[in-house]
Order: sequence, then structure tokens, then C-alpha cells
Amino acid sequence: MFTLYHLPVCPFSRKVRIALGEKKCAFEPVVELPWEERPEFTALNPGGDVPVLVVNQGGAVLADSMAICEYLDETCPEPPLFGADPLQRAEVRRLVGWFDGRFNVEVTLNLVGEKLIKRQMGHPGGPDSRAIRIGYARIRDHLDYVGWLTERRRWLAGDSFSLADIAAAAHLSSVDYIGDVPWDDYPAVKDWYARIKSRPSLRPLLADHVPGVAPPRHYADLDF
Ligand SMILES: N[C@@H](CCC(=O)N[C@@H](CS)C(=O)NCC(=O)O)C(=O)O
Repeated sequence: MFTLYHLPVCPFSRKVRIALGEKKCAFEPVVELPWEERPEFTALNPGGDVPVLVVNQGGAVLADSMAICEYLDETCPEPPLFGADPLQRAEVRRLVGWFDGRFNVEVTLNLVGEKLIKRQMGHPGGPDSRAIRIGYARIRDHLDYVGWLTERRRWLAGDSFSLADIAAAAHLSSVDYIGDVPWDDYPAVKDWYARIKSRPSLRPLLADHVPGVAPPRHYADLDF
């Protein structure tokens, strides 16, 4: 049994929630607003960011979504999320790095960070419209790339569902919470995301509700 400190719209937290769900690992979720710097949380993770996974048996504390997912894959091997051989694992890691790096900086931070996280934080300045314009432009480049992959592969990294699909879905679902994914312009990406959305591991994310910010109706709809 685990305890997961997470922020519902944080893509890194979402990645770990989906991975725990895929591996059918029971966990107690605790919503953490990292900017509040609660002393009890800072004592667990002096780095101050979410997600943090506490392994209740033994009391180990793990931070960083990739480190957590690697730990889960080693300790709960079924189903494997990193691919069956070294080449597949390299491709899974490349794509996870792509989404957690470029997609996060170019899209998630510009859209979810500006429109939702700043509001949750009570940031005095409000959203930066220039950053939002960049996010709207960049998401189209990324959806082109995801579309290119989904037209050639069953799942993003190859034949098997992997952490690459989880990382991509974690970011896209965060952006979808604010209704900023132009799904109808990218039918192949929409088909891939519909398959992900119907997995039981996504259900808890589709039930998320950030106080004061309701998601669009299609967010939780499996036939969106
Ligand atoms: N590399 C980390 C990044 C985690 C991260 O950036 N978390 C953000 C929320 S999405 C955070 O906790 N930021 C600290 C803050 O807002 O104070 C991971 O993969 O877990």
C-alpha cells in the first residue's frame, strides 16, 4: 500500500496515478498544493514538488515521476510499462522525455500553468496572454507529431501500451481539463486518446474536479 501526494492537474502526478492504476497498486491519494510549502510535506520532500510516493511498508519516500515509475516497474513488474527489449525501452524513455520536457515547457506550462495553476495559487498577475498564444500554436505542432506516430504504430512507442502513452495522456488530459486540445482537427490522435480514456486507470482522473474550475463536458465523456 502506498500514499501518493499529488496535485490533480499536474501532469507528473497524473503520470504516476495512471501507472499505479495500470499496475493495480492500491494507494491513498492526498491532494497537495506544493506552493503552500506545508512543513509536513517539505519534511517528506525538501525539493518541494509533487508527486511524492510513500511506500508505507518500510516508509521509503520517493520523488520525481520518472524515478517513481521506474521503481514501480521494478517492484510490480506486471504489466511492464517500459517495453520488452532494450530498443523498445530506449524508445519509451525518449518519448517520456519528449512529453515531460518539450511538451511540458511549450504547451502544458503555457496553457495549464497560466490558466489554471496561477489561478489555484492565487497569483496576483493573472495569465500571461503571450504565453497562452505560444501554447495554442505549439500544441498543434505536438499533435501533428502524435498523429504521425499513431498513424504508424498501435501505441506511441510501438505495439504495446507503455509509459510513453501514459506520459502523453497525462499532459494532454491536463490540457483537456481546460478545453484547449483541438481534438477534431486531429482524428488519429483523438482515436488514440479515446482508447486511453476507456482504460480503468484513467477513470479517477476523469472524475477530478478543481475547486472553482469545472472541466468542459467532453472531458469525462468516453465518446467525446
Ligand atoms: N521532474 C518532476 C517535476 C514535478 C513538477 O514539476 N511538479 C510541479 C507541479 S506539476 C511542482 O510540484 N511544482 C512546485 C510548486 O509549484 O511549488 C517530476 O517528474 O516529478
